[in-house]
Amino acid sequence: MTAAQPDLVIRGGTIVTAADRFRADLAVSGGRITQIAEHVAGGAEEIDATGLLLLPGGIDAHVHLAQEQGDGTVMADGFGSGTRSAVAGGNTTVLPFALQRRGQSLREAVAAYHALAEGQCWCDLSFHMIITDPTPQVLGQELPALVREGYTSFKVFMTYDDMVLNDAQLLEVFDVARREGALVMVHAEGHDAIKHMTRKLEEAGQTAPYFHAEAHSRIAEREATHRAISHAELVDVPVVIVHVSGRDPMEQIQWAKRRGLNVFAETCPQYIALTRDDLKGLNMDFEGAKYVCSPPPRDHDSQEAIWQGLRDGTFDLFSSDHCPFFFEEAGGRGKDNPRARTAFKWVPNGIPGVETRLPILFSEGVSKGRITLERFVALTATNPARLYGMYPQKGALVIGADADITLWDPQRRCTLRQEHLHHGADYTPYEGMEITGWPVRTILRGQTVFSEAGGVAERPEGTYLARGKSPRRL
Ligand code: DUC
Ligand code: ZN
Ligand code: ZN
Repeated sequence: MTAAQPDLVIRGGTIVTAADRFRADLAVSGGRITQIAEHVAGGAEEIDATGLLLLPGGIDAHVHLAQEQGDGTVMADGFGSGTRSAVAGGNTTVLPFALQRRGQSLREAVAAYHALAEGQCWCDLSFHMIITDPTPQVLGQELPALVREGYTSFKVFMTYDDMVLNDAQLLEVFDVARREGALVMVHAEGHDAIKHMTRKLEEAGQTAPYFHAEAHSRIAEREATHRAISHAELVDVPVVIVHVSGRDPMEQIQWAKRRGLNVFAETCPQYIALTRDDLKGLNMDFEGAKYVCSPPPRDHDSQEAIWQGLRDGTFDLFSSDHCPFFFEEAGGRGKDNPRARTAFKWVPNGIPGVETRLPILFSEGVSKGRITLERFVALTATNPARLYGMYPQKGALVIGADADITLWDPQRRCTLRQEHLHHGADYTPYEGMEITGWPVRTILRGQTVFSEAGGVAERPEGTYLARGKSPRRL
């Protein structure tokens, strides 16, 4: 009996996994990987990958799309432009957030984000929830039911007036997560410390974007990181400390990991490619608003600490925290709003990055010899798949897995420019950055969804994924 002809064969490339790399051909049928061998027979479609790397499609586990802002500010990306940008940057899966507004039922929030995403996505996706109103109904009924339906992770905030949970609420939410086997993502910055610093800076007339970095101090981040870890230890629940900005919170995470706690950590491109000095703009002007995110970028010492942490396992995940706003509107809804460009406290916190995440880590990390190729794959695809309950369907080039594959040219050099990107934002914080290594083709379940020659595919074919539970260890 002869085996059926594969739908697709990718020949001559180097396959990279989280553990090793090797030269092989790869065959795909029915959207799944069916063969990996030195030589496989001809496919209906053939791709020559000579000189290219075959990486598991990038999984960006921290992306904000179409997210409602309390003050009415509109995000620069919905699910359409955000996922087009994702595939152009070598990603095949994103995990955006379904945000519960205070007073809103969690189930209603999840349904609303499904309605926004339906039929709009160029890559696969799955939602984390954001819990801002842990009522008895949410904790007792909605959250347990949603976790069982495959919404197995959610984020909580330790700051922001319209999202912050107090310590009692955090503990209650952590308790439900432990009971249901869900994973909690924590935005760890101390609310009162930020408010205190903001007030003092304002009184001193220090309102330029740069002072955002002082208001959101590394001390407030360190304190909240320790508090979140202590609460998690008390309740015995695994947590992910997301968007870790530098040395101080890292020391708390290292302390927790040494004690054997189930604490995971994520960092992002802004903490290796930017520093707080970028928030100064040209001369302490409003250009600095292009770099306002929370936590803010720190200094060169923290960048060095982060590289060490990416190598030594302090960090498990490297995500974009893509949270795009229009610079044109920075600091107020619409450029005609009287609040616009008056003070850092009105600037929405977040920067775009879903398309530039992989190239920045590859270029600054792999091309410059700071991390191995295998570590790059672990941080950007395999670990997010494992931690968020999608492995081995996603995040690995193994037989039976979804054929989500990024063809990567490790030699390709380019300069990051806003005009080349596919996101909805009107700027990139990485304008002018020199990059070595670029995704030249993105394949989602066997179909090309982006190629250098053809651009982004015509139709959105992304599907929604219900996820399994997270492991307590990676
Ligand atoms: N937290 C995020 O995760 N993203 C952007 C802003 C924020 O505070
Ligand atoms: Zn956050
Ligand atoms: Zn975020």
